Amino acid sequence: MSAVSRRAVLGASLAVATTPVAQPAARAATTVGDGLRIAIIGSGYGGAVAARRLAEAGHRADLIEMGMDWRTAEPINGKVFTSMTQPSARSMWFQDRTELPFATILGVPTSTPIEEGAGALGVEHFDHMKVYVGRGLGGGSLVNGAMAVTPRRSFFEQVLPAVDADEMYATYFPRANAALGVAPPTRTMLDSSWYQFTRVGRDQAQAAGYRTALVPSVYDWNHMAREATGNAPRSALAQEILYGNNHGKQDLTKTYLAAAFATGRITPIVMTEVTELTRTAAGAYELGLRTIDFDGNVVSVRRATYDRVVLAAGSVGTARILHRARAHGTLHGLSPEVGRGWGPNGNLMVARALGLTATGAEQSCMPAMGIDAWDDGPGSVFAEIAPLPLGVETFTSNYLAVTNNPNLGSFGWDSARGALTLDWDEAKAAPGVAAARAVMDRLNSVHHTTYRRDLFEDGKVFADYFSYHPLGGAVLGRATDLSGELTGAPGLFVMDGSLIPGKIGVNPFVTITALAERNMDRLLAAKRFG
Ligand code: FAE
Repeated sequence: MSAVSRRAVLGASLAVATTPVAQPAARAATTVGDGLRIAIIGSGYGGAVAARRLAEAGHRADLIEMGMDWRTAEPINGKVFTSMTQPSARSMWFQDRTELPFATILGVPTSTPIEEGAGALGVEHFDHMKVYVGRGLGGGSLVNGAMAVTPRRSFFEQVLPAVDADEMYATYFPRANAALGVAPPTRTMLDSSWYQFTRVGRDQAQAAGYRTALVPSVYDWNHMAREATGNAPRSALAQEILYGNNHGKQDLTKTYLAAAFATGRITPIVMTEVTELTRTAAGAYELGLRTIDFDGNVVSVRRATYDRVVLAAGSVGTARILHRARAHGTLHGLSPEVGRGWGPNGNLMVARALGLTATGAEQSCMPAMGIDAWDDGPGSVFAEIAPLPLGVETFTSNYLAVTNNPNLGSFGWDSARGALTLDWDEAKAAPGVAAARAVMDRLNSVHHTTYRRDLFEDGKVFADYFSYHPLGGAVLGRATDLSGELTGAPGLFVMDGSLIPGKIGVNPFVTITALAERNMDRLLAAKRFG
């Protein structure tokens, strides 16, 4: 593509990226307390909760996000985000090819060439694990499946025993669900042709003796119904999900972040990566900040100092900041627990070929139900019935399983490459695979069906090499105190999925949000932000 046509395609993305960004140190810091300067790094669930609650308590803060502010991007042919079938530079974070969870279909690779740019879906590549992440204001909420599930209490108590579960289930889960706009799927949609794949998955599971559960969502079900009848522009019904949704989804920019920005106290600093973190002699934190444009050209490199820093860069992003600082000797005294307790939430993807049982040519991209084979034991599986939205009948039941894998990995730092490492491999994934296999074998045996072997890398039946749900690395009460303040680093807080040790039994964003709500309440009450 020529430079001119590329510019035309990217349109206002370039205009956005070249607009001068707010300079963090240049303005008065706070409106309450003792004038502390506060930075929040990352604008996903943890960062959005921190921003909103700090602002509502009267504090000012800079919200530093390495990805785009897609709210201000110019639509191209009426669309800001791209569908899975028409990817562009806006789809993936600096990759020259798309990289979908379905690596092949009928053995044919799905990856297609794209221009590199600051797109919405990122992949963090480790030796035996690919972690999918959202990039941009709103973090994972931009690209995720919107499934908003509260974990079963007994499992939550196992995973985070030091957290008061009464308080979580009486106050913080309800608060998170309300603020995120969570709602159960409607009968209208469940009964429609768009959810035939769900009804088939449910019926087959129940016939094999499994319970099923409705999966609530932050996708607006009434909007989806209007999409179906042609009364609203299509998004979930038009193969939009992994690269962002143009309509219908209540991502964080429409919920927590909208509330935070409405106060006028939160300054978003986008396209800006925190590259270094140094604890100063005075006990403040100096951040290295690198701002890029949509094409990746460096617009500025600078430093800014804050009295309080909230790390909310996601499990991998927060680990990278902490490990680099520790390796470079700019942050001393952290607990050896930093980097430990990582897991992929036992994520596995698997698909069954159903013979002549049709699952529907048209499928909504938003899942609505799961197989609940969970008893808190090692064989527990929660398998969301996922779409395979190819626009043709595939006779396939597809699942993203969450398992109770006991294994944990840890992050490390490779000084030679200057890169974050993760010790995760096939052997660590194996207990989760065994649990999911038991459920899927039973389904196949009852229904005389088979596994699809043509969808994942290396012909794998169970895709155990990628995760949508990275958790851990700075576990609450181990690397941090019980409110998320890092041991050995006063004034430095963790507020994202890093706090949860490796798994939570369901899709994690409701738990990340509720835990952040709890921690912010505690930190504000303790006047840790002044
Ligand atoms: P996250 O949302 O990842 O936000 C971190 C933010 O920090 C991102 O915006 C980064 O760009 C930014 N960042 C990282 N490093 C830096 C840096 N150095 N400087 C500045 N900014 C930085 O963190 N979960 C569910 O519960 N239900 C689902 O249906 C679901 N589906 C998913 C589907 C996909 C494809 C993906 C990728 C994830 C899905 N998840 C789902 C997981 C969920 O989105 C994820 O757990 C949360 O987004 C994690 O929230 P955090 O606050 O930890």
